[in-house]
Amino acid sequence: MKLYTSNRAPNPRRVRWFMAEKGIEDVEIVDVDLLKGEHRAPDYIARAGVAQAPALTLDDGTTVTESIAICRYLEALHPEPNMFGRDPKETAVIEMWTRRAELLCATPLMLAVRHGHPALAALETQVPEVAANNRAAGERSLKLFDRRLADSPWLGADRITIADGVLFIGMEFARLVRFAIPEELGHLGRWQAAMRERASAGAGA
Ligand SMILES: N[C@@H](CCC(=O)N[C@@H](CS)C(=O)NCC(=O)O)C(=O)O
Repeated sequence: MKLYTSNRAPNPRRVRWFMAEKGIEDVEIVDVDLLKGEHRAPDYIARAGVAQAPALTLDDGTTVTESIAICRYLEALHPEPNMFGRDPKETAVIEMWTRRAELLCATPLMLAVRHGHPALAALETQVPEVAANNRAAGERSLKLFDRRLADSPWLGADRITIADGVLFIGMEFARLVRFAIPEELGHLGRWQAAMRERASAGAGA
């Protein structure tokens, strides 16, 4: 298997984070330089179907894109430690928090960086209002996660799951535009410190 990935880019970093949490090492890492446009090369698009990273190419030639789909595939191959849920209720709750993390926080913060950081001008026609609106949307969602983390050590379950990775990496990427969790959101701050202490925090960064 080959994982086409790009250091620092948040969606590829999700997969690298997930692999680090699971101790998966039997995947060849192929670096794709997004800022040089390597993901737009015809052979890359022919393989992946989209000009995006990450992409996982299996030994039979099938290519899977979408970071969460890749993580689900890897979970099926390496079930422990479980990151997507062990029974119907747990799976649904983890999925709920994963989607909330992605849709309410990580995606808006990624758009804030994409439209707001000069380095990303290579990939995007930047619109300052898009950066500002998305940053505000991402920041508005933080109280929801802080309330959840007041009652639960981790976002999706009583152990670390994919939901934590999605929220954490979205926020880490937004440090490029000086995003920081407000001090009054102490539960979120405690959780972020715990996430940063893990060996997985540096994977793909
Ligand atoms: N929904 C996809 C998003 C993939 C994506 O947008 N990847 C970015 C890097 S974080 C990319 O390849 N961007 C290239 C471009 O916009 O030209 C996933 O979760 O994998």
